Amino acid sequence: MADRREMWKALGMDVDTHDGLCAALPVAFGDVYLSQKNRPEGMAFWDFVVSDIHGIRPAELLEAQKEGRKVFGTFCVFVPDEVVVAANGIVTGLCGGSQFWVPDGEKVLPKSTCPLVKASVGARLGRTCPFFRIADMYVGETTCDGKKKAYEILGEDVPMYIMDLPQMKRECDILKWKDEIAAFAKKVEEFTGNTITPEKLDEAIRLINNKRKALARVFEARKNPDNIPISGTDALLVTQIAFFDDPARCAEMCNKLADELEERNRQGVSVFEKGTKRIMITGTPMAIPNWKLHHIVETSGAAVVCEEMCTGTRYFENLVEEGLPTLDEQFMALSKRYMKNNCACFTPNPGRVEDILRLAKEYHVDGVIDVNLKFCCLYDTEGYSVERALREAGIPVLGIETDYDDGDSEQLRTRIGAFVEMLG
Ligand code: BJ8
Repeated sequence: MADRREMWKALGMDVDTHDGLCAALPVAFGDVYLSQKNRPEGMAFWDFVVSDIHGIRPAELLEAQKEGRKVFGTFCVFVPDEVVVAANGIVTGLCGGSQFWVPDGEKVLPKSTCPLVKASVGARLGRTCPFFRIADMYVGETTCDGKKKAYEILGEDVPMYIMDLPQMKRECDILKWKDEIAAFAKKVEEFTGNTITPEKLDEAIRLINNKRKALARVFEARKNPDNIPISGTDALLVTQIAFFDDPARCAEMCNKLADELEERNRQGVSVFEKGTKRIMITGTPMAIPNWKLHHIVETSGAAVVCEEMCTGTRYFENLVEEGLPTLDEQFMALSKRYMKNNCACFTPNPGRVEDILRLAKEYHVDGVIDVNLKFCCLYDTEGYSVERALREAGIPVLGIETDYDDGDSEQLRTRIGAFVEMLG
């Protein structure tokens, strides 16, 4: 750990406070992950990544910076990684998923801000996360009010670029997002000093598509109605790390894991007993290390088989068209793909309800838990139509609201336990 401390100090981190996180994370990981039985062997890679989560990847990013590459930190699946990669830049996710960072966020934000935003701001201002120190530029987006205002505060401390995401999905909005992507590409070119050519962008599109396809294979294996080859808790970790990892390595490791899961399905090797109830979780994203809900569900007699969220299907569904000859056509293809994401920030947003009903069928779910991060008005409000549609389709649903604090864990366990029992 000694060499990591030097690296963190050089990044200007508050190393003593950060030690608190370093001490707590292995305990939480041990309780949630290493206590699971019969995990796929391929998960050893992700266990290894988490065992040095603030060391391995940050060290790689610093090496890349020495070679002159720029690192872009993002907070939303709408920011097109392809554009950054085409300019030889690197993308890293920056969403905070730990209560550890929330108090520092609350020093500058209202308490009534969602924990994801508070933790993200706290991680930067408290200087307790290397990824937030390393990113040369942050890229925000106009999705929810909490993020928009938080970006103004972050922008006082770090170079910040904001993409203006349309809030509707008309033809003109798709064109507008295409223009936003083109403007972002210009900014990325300026910032990196590298030109984005159609060849480079096509290469980047294929790279990110490959990562999506590999993640999709892992999820495909979870659709088997007779076998559950991986826990939802493990699958969530795979998606969470995908936001930080090198995209080619992510695809390679996910493909290896998918091979193993497919074999497990053939052999009937399941993580859970036959007849375990299959749950889909929908709603707000779960940034690492937010494993709270999956852990509660999977230690309450049920299994999570799908996540309809940005740390789930919304991250990898839909591919960008490949092989287009001009930047203009490529920006349009990117816009079309990204605008298929049904985040609750859009109005109206019927596509999300359609996705949820489709996924419930594809993953053979017995029930749905619609989760909302406290103070996320968008997903909270949309929960009304989501839950109504599920009830009308005869799919049991439980709506819950929570945050990163463990204070409500027992109450959640009671409610989720009763829900699972009700599923019979
Ligand atoms: S595309 S879900 S990643 S915006 S939970 S910060 S919405 S108050 S994270 Fe999101 Fe992009 Fe949409 Fe996905 Fe605001 Fe809600 Fe907090 Fe949220």
